[in-house]
Amino acid sequence: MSRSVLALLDVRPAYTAMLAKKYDLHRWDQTDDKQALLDQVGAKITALVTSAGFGVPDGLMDQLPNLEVITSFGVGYDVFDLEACRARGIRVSNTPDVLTDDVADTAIMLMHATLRRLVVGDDWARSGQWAAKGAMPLTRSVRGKKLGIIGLGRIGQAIASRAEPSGVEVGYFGRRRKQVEYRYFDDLVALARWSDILIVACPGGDATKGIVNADVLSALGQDGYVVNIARGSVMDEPALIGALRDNVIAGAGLDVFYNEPNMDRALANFDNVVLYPHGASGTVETRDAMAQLVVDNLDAWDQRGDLVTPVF
Ligand code: 8YV
Repeated sequence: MSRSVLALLDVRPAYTAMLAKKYDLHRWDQTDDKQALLDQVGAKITALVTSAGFGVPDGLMDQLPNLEVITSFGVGYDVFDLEACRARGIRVSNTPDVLTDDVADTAIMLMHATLRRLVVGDDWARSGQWAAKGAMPLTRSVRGKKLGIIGLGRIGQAIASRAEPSGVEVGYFGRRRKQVEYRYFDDLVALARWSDILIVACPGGDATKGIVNADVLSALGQDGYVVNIARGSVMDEPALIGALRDNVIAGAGLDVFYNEPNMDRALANFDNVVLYPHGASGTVETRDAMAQLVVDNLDAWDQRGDLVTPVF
């Protein structure tokens, strides 16, 4: 008898098809009467497939008494109740490393797009303002700036190594000093004061909730830019909106939002903000690699009671 797996979403069609071939796969996302599905198969489900964005709906785990493992599509795990998982002996896996390059590239893309006002420039050309009014207003150079990275983990380090050739000096804030030559700050306000550009690259969760607050933004200052590719929860979003409105900072590049996909519409009113709809890992190549890792984790659990990339 093959293992019964509940998929809350389609990781990628070809990979979900692979799962359906190997396992007794049940598709929560394709079932209208979800309660009837759970009544029918809940007790035999031992593995759950979900994502870092979707998580696990409230009360669902209670209806899966024999759940052994959650294999998540995504690197972040702030969305899971890890304590509840640990208490029940449920293991969790994620998809680190395979998305690092694309997420770091997105941070760099947003940094350049924000300072060089890519969206304004695109509109300038597209709408005919170029012909009507002449050149667009001057922008700001990345070269020569001080870049502060919040969280020098795998993604933070990939951002730093990409940023250096653009001629920036790198500093960072994190829980611990790392064995790197970048300047370390043990205080976030001090990093923001030093930085011209602040890139948020730390994990979400309680420890980092709202740490990019009004004090940090005013320390960044009126010529400063903030880029967030981490989690919307790390940003005190009302403080960010206030800082943009009152010209406390110069601009922002945002891939993540406090409330996704229903982002605060106030952010769409600023032309010094570049928006991206939580798409940093959203390339065919990376999403395929993430989906493969979900399959690999599930197979490892099924065959050896082990995980390839465990959270724990
Ligand atoms: C994905 C992410 O967009 O990996 C993460 O933690 O936030 C993103 O890569 C997400 O997992 C897809 O839902």
